[in-house]
Amino acid sequence: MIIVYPSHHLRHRPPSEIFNGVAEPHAEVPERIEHIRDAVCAISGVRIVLPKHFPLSWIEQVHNPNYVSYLAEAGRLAGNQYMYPSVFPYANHGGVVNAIAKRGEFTFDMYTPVSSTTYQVACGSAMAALTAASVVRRGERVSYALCRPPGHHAEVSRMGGYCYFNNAAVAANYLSTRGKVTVLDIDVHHGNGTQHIFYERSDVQVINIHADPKDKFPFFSGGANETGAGLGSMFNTNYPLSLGTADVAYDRTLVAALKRIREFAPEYLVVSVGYDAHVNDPIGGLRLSTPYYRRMASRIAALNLPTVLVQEGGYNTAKLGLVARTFAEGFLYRQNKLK
Ligand code: OKP
Ligand code: ZN
Repeated sequence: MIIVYPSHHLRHRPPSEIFNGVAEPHAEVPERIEHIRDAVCAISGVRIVLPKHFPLSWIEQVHNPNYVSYLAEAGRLAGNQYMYPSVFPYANHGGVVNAIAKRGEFTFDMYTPVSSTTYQVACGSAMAALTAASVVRRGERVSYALCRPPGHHAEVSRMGGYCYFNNAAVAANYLSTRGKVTVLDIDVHHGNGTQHIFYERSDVQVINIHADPKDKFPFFSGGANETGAGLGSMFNTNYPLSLGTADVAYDRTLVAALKRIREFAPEYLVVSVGYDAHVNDPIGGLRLSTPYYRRMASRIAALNLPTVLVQEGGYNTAKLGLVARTFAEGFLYRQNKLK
């Protein structure tokens, strides 16, 4: 397994997220990825590499170029501060110039601030996903991009949910030039961004298993009735789960999701891997055990597809290393048996 580590992530340290009007410590901390990296690098046979550089067009194929250049520009305006939005777009007015208006133009929450390093670290995270995708395109069976910041909430023209560029979508779109791709999202939060980006495409299937958005972020999408539109009709599937769902019920859902993937018969699989459905996660609300992450990985590996693992969430910093190692080992163990 090739691990891709975007070292620039260390420069991304937002101090707070504004929750219900109050600044709270930011949950998406650098130590998350440091712990995951240490734990997965202890697995025998893995190799760690830094991201390679890819043309910006790979990002601009899934994100609006105006959004990409806003992020690049906003950094210059931010200086040493992290900027937060105050007003969100409520009408289709393309030409806002006011600085406060600009801060709200391309975002949907107050959890995802922008600073002078954001563009660079977000590019590094997307490049890690592209690097992981490129090694799989060249014939590796599995790679793991330790993306930070995460990506699955980022839509075509909007950041949110700690996400700036949608790393998994960038990787999936890159692989889609070689054949059909499935994105399977097992982060506890609905991957609204990935759904949005591929909603009208039939060459990229998107499957999401998550805590029911009636109770959890991102609230406004993730229902089972969202199945795609236009050409993409029936190529999007959501499996919302009740709060408290544990291993057995989750596993039944995963089996159903994997059946759908087999029916689609993709060339490549991209997995948005979040560890926040774990029972000890401080914000997730589901109750998966550590051993279940081995079983989950084993079932996904049994698809026997060239696979890019892309890191999303998981907020119990002290537990993340063990859960990540369990997942990665489960994947590798099953894959070796298939050889
Ligand atoms: C990002 B990813 C807690 C509210 C935080 C935001 C969750 C973003 C999750 N004060 N809600 O999907 O792991
Ligand atoms: Zn999450």
